[in-house]
Amino acid sequence: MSDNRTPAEDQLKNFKQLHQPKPHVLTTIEGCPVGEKFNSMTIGPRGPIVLQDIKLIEELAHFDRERIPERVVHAKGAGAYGYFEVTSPEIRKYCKAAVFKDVGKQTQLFIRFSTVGGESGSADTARDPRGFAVKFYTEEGNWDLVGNNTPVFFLRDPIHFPSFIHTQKRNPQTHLKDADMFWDFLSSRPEAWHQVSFLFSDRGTPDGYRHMNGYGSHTFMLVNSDGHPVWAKFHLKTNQGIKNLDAKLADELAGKDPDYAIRDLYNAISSGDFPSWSFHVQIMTFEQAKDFRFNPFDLTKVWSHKEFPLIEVGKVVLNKNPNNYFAEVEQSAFSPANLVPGIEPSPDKMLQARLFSYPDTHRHRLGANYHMIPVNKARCPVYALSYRDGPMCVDGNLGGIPNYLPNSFVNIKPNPIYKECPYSAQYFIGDMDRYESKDDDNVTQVREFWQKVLNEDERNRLAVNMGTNLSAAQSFLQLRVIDLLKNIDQDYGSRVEKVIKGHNKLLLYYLKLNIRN
Ligand code: HDE
Repeated sequence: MSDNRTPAEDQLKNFKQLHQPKPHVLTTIEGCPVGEKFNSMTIGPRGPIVLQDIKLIEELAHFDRERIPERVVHAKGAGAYGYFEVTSPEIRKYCKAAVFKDVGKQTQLFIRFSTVGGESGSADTARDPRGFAVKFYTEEGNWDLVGNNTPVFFLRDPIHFPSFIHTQKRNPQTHLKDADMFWDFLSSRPEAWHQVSFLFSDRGTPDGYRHMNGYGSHTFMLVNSDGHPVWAKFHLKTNQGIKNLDAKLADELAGKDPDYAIRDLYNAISSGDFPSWSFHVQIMTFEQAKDFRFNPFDLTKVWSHKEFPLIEVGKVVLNKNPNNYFAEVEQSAFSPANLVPGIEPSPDKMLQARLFSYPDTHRHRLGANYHMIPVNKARCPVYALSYRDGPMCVDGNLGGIPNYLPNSFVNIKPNPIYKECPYSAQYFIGDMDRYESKDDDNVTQVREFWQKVLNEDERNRLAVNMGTNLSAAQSFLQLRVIDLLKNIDQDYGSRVEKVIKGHNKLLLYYLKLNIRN
């Protein structure tokens, strides 16, 4: 590294020093040697280009196809490789997954962090949740924990997700972010306010990706080697300490260094300052869940750490930057449906919908054989006999192995020890219907967050952040939000109201000034 230059700035220099390939003739994409490629082929020096300039045509045709669809959410991100290490045997009581087998056991992994709402060129410091997606390359196949930096989410019914995302993105006519859309939706869904309160607190603008926690967020089912199931939530606690950007600095950085978080992660790993997280679970037994005071599968709620203490499992370390952003980060494909024996879904409606949505979007974004892309490829033998052919089939396609089951020509068959754990339908007995959950308890945990989790300064900043943003929406929406907040805590609503009033006065003042001028 040269003086005052970071590893990211010195990437080209370092590449030259460390990896210079042997001298070689430039080739076409088919490997044929190229004699000249700095001038197009024309009739005379000023003449038109001939169709036989296949080098030019190949160059442009491939360039025209360089972009794949960006992720519809979580489009901007950074990724890195590392490992997971088991540090405590406790988890074996609850989960038989091989990844947790012995203390000291390491499993390779890849993590992609992201912002949610912005496009792939948007600012890393935007007020937004952060994605925290982990792919464990276990000996029993890939396990993906596709979480966020918050333990809860805005919704509990997936049917609202596309509308919710539309309102956080761009207005269909103006193609601008739209405060009316944003606040209209959120003020119509009371279950969103736990996460909205997180979002406008300091935690809405984390200082890069290293200084934040990760959460599996949903409830999952863990099964031990006796076939006994429990419910569980996953937590990744940053060992770098939580650090957030204050709202002003986050705004400034959005202009000055929109790639702040990508740069920070790359430079830390390149300099050998490997970020790490400790990995924990919370466990709830089926008995506890049965009569629990709220739905334990409701993604808008946390489980109290006092009642369900964090149990140490292991640690996650990131120690290697990708060699190529597009190949490894852009083409990485995570899915909550990638589960391994011992880890199964819970009835959480949001999780159930995600099991479908992620592989579906990958087939659209990357193609039916997305699992063959090296970053996504399982690092254990794969014998998925009936999954064959399809576009971009590049891994030998299982050669001559029969492509149907059952068959009498190969000894590859399911093994009942890996069967999913059956459990009673007691959790969802009832008539088939569309159930509105708006009237569940949407208040208690938000009130606790405001009153007990935040200190006085943090409450003030939350009110200022929210009030300032809400000032851009129409007044009927402001009133709706203030009512909603006062129902959570009178003080919460009043403080946001005060900020809006102050803002409106300021606006009136500037309007008058403008009129006079
Ligand atoms: Fe996602 N989400 N999501 N999400 N999500 C995607 O998948 C979706 C939700 C999360 O770095 C998409 O590959 C639905 C919760 C992360 O590649 C898409 C619902 C949580 C990432 C999708 C949710 C997340 C995504 C877009 C409601 C935290 C980035 C591109 C039922 C627990 C992963 C893609 C990466 C990405 C759908 C809600 C986290 C469209 C339908 C809750 C970290 O499939």
